[in-house]
Amino acid sequence: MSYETLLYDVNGDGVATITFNRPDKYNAFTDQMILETTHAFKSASRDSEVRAIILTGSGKSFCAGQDLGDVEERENMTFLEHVRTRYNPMLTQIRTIEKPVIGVINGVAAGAGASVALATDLRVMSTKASFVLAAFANIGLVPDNGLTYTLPRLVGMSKALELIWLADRHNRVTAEQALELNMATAVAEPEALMDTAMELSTKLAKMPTRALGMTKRMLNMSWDSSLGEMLDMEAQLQQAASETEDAREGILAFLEKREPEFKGR
Ligand code: T3D
Repeated sequence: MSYETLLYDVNGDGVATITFNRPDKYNAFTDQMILETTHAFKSASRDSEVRAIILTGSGKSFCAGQDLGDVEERENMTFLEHVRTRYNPMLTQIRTIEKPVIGVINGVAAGAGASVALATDLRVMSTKASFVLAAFANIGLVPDNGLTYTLPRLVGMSKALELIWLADRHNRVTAEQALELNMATAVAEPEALMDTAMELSTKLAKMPTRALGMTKRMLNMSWDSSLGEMLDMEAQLQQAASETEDAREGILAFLEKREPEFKGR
């Protein structure tokens, strides 16, 4: 797959790596980068060879949010239209793709870049990386790309407000704080970052992909559902999972006292 603002690669273990690639602009989002990211996630979703996805940035930054130079040139589009037609489909694609998405936070993640990082399923963060959640308030805007949904669920309401109001470029959320606050799954030195993330992603790619995907769907639903609704959904998806090749292999492997070989089917 070839893009102008992204790198896209799938390795032999079924791990796709999507890399924001505008390093001179700290990987800030242009419309083209938003559309290409949406496309890359759709391709990864359709490709049965892909069983886990890494999202990262090239150079010093993960992503600095909206490219502020681009905003001036958007004469014919309101912010409402822009967020609805550009950002929201990308964010929905990342949150609903039924494969594990691992954010590899290599450097600063600001504004919409922080929102997208926090929309990934698990995050491995460089000791040199940080979140700038007050990037929106710094320029008089409000958080978008699902930050008002994900952040309070990760850190609690009051902490979310504190971070969105006060964690600015001089007062960033460090990797150590992110780990404590449940915003990062693991932290690694920059030299070990990709190896740590690839080890985690390869482990996930070897697991029963369809069961992992259905689990993600249920956990997404659980935030807005009753216990009764979730019990019913669990019953239905347990039936669907039981009909996969991987479930048959998993049960057989247990009975034969060997490691299962899941194929993602
Ligand atoms: O519909 C809509 O569009 C609404 C959607 C809004 C979503 C949003 O994301 S709003 C928030 C937008 N993002 C920001 O406001 C962040 C602005 N950037 C910063 O605060 C800082 O640059 C960082 C905290 C990210 C990094 O600080 P620092 O000191 O490490 O680096 P720097 O020197 O400020 O930036 C390095 C370069 O990247 C610099 O370019 P230069 O001078 O070397 O040529 C800087 O201009 C560029 N850059 C960083 N962020 C952006 C950017 N260029 C364009 N847009 C950016 N967002």
